[in-house]
Amino acid sequence: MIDGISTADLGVPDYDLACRQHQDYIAALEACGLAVTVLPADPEYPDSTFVEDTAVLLAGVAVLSRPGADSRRGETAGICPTLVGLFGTIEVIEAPGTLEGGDVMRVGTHFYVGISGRTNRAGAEQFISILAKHKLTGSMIVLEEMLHLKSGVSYLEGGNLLACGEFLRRSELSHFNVLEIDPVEGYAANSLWVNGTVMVPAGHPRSAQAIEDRGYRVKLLEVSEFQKLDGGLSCLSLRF
Ligand code: CIR
Repeated sequence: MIDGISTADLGVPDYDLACRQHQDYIAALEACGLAVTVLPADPEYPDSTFVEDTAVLLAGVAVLSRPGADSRRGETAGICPTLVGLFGTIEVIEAPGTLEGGDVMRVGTHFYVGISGRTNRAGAEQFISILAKHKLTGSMIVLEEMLHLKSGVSYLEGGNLLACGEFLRRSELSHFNVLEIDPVEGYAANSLWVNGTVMVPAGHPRSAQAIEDRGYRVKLLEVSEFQKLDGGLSCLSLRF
């Protein structure tokens, strides 16, 4: 982990603390009613704990991504056997396309795909073609600032969308009930809805209160060591 990609300027992660935070994250998912498959650590890939970026899981089919970060490209080979075991056949994003799961936000049967430093148009077009085969739709949102689409927006179901920064002004998202995240709490824009509970990173009290005021149960989680590597709550798992 200490060699993971970071722009956060928050210092080097404490590995043991990260492991404890990861345990709490798993326990929180389980408390929300999910069964959790924990994959072994892959020491060759310091960012591989951000497993969300390696695939997008649809009902009945897994799409193996092709990470835009060179140091992460090999992570997909590690997760592929697990996905084949769970889903049978899988679809694959191919060169020159790149796509990271952090750039994909699901809203019902529609998927928003961020065009970012990690996900290019070729990757997004391949992904949207795969969606069409499964009677699902997709559209692109071009990012100007953030790492991934879900670094700045999270869909909380019920038409409610957390958003901050560049995503507050986007016409593509204007039909949602937008809960504006204060820029000083921008990291909380990556919160995670699971079965009616919203998991929110600890230390963002205004965001947590705003989410609670919308009628959600809120579960606060300490994820400081993952924030040091620019990763949020959604990045740490693949849900299906
Ligand atoms: C990276 O830069 O790729 C990792 N350090 C963080 C990835 C976070 N993943 C995500 O937002 N889905």
